[in-house]
Amino acid sequence: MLKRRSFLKRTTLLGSMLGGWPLFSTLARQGLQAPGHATVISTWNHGIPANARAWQILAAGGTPVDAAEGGVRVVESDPDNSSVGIGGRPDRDGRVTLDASIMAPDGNCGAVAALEHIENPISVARKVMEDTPHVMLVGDGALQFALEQGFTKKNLLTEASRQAWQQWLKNAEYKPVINIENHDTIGLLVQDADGHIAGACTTSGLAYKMHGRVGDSPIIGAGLFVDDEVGGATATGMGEAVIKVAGSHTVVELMRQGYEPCEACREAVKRITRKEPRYKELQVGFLALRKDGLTGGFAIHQGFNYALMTAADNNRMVNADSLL
Ligand code: SD4
Repeated sequence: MLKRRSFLKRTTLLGSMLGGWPLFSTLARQGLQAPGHATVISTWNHGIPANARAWQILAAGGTPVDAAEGGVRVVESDPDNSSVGIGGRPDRDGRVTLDASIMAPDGNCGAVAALEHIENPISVARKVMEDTPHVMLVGDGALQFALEQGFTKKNLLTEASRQAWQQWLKNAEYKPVINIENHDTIGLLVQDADGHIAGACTTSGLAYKMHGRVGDSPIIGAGLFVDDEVGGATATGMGEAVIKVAGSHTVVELMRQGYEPCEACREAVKRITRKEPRYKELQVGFLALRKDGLTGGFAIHQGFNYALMTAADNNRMVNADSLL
């Protein structure tokens, strides 16, 4: 029989091996209930039209996946938006390569990376999710799949983006680590009135990146993660930093432990700052939606904002807190 002292030692050891993680689901103890009304949140100012479209889709009886896809498609199809879909800034070779991911309440997910010539990569990602046994298709394979599915091949390099790229070429310095102004991915999270959560994330990635570079946005767990029991998270900013801490998954797991969305995003940002000595030179923002409808965001630098839409909040911009 274990003496009391050695029992205490062993349980303390077990506790420290678990790193302080609760033995029982914190969420179960908190009893988080879905709020019974819909919520849509998405990154940056272009979140306003995206949220409005997602809301319309929900109101017409669409699923959270329909709403997430439909919402971000609005931004992908806007040629004046230089960081998502058509009109997105090209890589340093002048090629527009797009990354996107989508995740459903049942945990199914799909993604495309380095996809060229297709205006709505999020819809290709959805096809990957629903019509293939895979999660991610990249490059030529993703394009081939898209064309087989009936998507139309287009030139995505608008005249404005071409001119900006040619201007950049004049003094081209390959310094992708500096990404404070250059960040406008759309990540969108939606919860329907039944409480089910889906998400979508889509981008042209870092402007003037190396050809073939893929960021966090199409990587499930990095740019996007949804667990319908807990909530969802999405990221914007320097993808390399987000990938290194599996950012969106980290945010969701922190919420599972009981962190509020804003605090979970803050902890994930702090984890980046502990790993990236040059974190002051880059921007990363996280956005989260918890099962009980609570939302929040947090970034390294000031200036990260997101669009929030509920019946009570209508559709408005919220400034996220930041570390610096
Ligand atoms: C990337 N995270 O490709 C994306 C870029 C971005 O806002 O978010 N821009 O690294």
